[in-house]
Amino acid sequence: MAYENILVETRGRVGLITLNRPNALNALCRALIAEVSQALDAFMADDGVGAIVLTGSEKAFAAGADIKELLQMTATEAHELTFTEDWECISRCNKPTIAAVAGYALGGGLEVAMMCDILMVADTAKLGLPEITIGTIPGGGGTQRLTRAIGKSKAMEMCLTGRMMEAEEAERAGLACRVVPAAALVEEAVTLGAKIASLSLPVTRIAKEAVNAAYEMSLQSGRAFEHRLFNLTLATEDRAEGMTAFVEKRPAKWKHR
Ligand code: DAK
Repeated sequence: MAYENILVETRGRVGLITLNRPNALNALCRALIAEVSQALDAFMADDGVGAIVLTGSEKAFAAGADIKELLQMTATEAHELTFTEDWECISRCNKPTIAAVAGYALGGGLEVAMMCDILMVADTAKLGLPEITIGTIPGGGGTQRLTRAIGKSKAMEMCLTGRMMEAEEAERAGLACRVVPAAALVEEAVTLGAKIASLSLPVTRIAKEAVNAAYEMSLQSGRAFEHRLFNLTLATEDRAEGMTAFVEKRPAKWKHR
């Protein structure tokens, strides 16, 4: 598949998507989002891929949706199902995803990063939802995901002023899992992806589903859902292999079944 706005490669069992619109700080035009959606579909269909890393450049993960495109967009076009659906491609992904963020992750850029399961930041990262400064509000889930990640007061401050958060603060606030030196960001993210992908794919999928349910359900419903997912792991061949390998004091040989 030939892409114009992204670079796609695999490193072992890790799929790597690099946003690549350097002249526009990786602004997320519709064509770019559609390409990310296609690349994710291909990785989801590929049994050789167990985790996916999404990254940008040193200067910007992504500086938001493309404002020049948004300027021309009518309410009807924005309401089109395909527009919303393409933007949801990352949260729809059924394999573990890691956003590796250096430089700016603003507006839709931060929203895309927050759709990933894990957000790792370089020490150069600047994260924010500056839509208010251009006369609009986040439209890709930013007000909801940021508030759940860092709480109402900080999220409200950022949405109402457009203030950017630096890497250390993002880690302290629980938005990012870890801060790493910018030069090591992609390597660290791929190493983390490789660790995840070295485990049983169906079980990492189930674990992802269980954690994500915490965003959608009450504690009691979430507990019940987790219990059923736990029971589901008991039906996998990999669960039998993992526990047998432990008892036999040898490494597990996952079949991803
Ligand atoms: N869109 C288009 N072009 C952008 C851009 C953007 N978001 N951000 C930067 N660029 C372009 C600049 O126009 C410039 O291009 P030229 O003028 O050279 O052609 C080039 O990238 C370099 O940018 P700067 O010259 O501005 O670079 P600086 O280092 O001076 O400043 C900056 C970097 C990141 C602080 C600045 O570029 C900036 O403030 N950018 C805009 C940030 C922003 O406001 N982002 C939020 C956009 S609104 C939805 C889903 C999502 C969304 C909405 C709905 N649905 C599913 C319904 C999301 C909305 C948004 O993200």
